[in-house]
Amino acid sequence: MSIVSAITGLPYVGKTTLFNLLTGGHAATGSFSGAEAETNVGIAKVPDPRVDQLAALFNPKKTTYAEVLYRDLGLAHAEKPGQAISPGKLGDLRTADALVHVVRAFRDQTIPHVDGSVDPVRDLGAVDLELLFADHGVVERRLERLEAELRSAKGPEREAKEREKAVLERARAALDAETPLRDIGFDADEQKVMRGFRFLTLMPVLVAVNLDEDEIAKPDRVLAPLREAVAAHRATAVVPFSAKLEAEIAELPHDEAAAFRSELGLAEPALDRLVRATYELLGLCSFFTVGEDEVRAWTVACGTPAQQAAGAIHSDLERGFIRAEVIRWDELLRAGSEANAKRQGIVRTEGKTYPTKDGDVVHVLFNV
Ligand SMILES: Nc1nc2c(ncn2[C@@H]2O[C@H](COP(=O)(O)OP(=O)(O)O)[C@@H](O)[C@H]2O)c(=O)[nH]1
Ligand SMILES: [Mg+2]
Repeated sequence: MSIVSAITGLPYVGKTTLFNLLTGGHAATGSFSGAEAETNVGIAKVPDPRVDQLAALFNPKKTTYAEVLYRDLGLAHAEKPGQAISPGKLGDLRTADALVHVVRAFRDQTIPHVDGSVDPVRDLGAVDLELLFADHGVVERRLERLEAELRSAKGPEREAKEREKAVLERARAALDAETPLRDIGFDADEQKVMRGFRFLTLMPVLVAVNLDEDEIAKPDRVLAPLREAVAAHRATAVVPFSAKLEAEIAELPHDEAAAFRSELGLAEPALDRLVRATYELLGLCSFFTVGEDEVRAWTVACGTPAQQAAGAIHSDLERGFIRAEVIRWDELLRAGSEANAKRQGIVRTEGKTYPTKDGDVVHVLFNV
């Protein structure tokens, strides 16, 4: 399973700068690039010190990190809501798993703001409104069609359409009140109806706040009003970063970069935090496979039954699943080798339904 994150937000807030940092890309940035019309696509490795430590123990031929696919999907500047997202971008947004909404808090006078002043809370609201608007249009169009279809539908088909109508009317009421759909508690059946529409306001949102470098050590002045603005929303997290600072640090040799970070009081690269926050929002866990050939991280929804999780590695492993040998990554490190861990009796045998946990090292026994 590979996660798709869509980076979005107003023009010139640092989306493409962030995209390049995350993916090691070189997409054009700045006001004169004309690049906002295009979607940049790239892959970020999910930084994971656990993988690094397991790789140090096994010294494998290959080390493979989990990956997140990023799409850089800028909104256009629009006078009225409903005009900022082009139809092509709408499709690319809808098929993502999560949104990274970049808001500008840096004050650099040389980079004009499309609305004339720097106001992150206002911008957050403006983009949210745009997303609400897009979903509202989808609901309205579907309800209109349903009305027509209901005139002739009979029996179970009619019942299904009536149910769909009821769910969509609830959704419309929420959107009318400017409430994102992820804040509405839909039950399992309703969720099934909703899923097919790929509503934008149903997606988890990471608000990535692009701060001035000198505010990164004390971000509360900027973050407090943003946190307040999102407090009522589910599946929303606020993560600060400084695109300019991260770009500078990215140019430094590894040990200098680390020294510079700790001088600034930054425990870890902002980009690591961003990717981790995405995993948390989506309820994703990493498990590992280890060996002399490869140490590798795999991504599944936390709690995925072991048999299904094995399918992330290969469909044969799911089909022919017998059992899994499981040990937590840090226990394996402490034991020093798989053989030691087995001798100490700390490798567990788990069956098909074992809920996979973050940090499990898994060896699947199978037969096809
Ligand atoms: N001062 C400052 N400039 C930034 C920062 N992030 C991006 N920029 C600049 O703002 C301009 C727009 O950035 P870009 O990444 O192209 O924004 P996008 O339109 O959202 O993709 C570029 O000239 C960047 O160099 C930042 O944190 N601080
Ligand atoms: Mg851009």
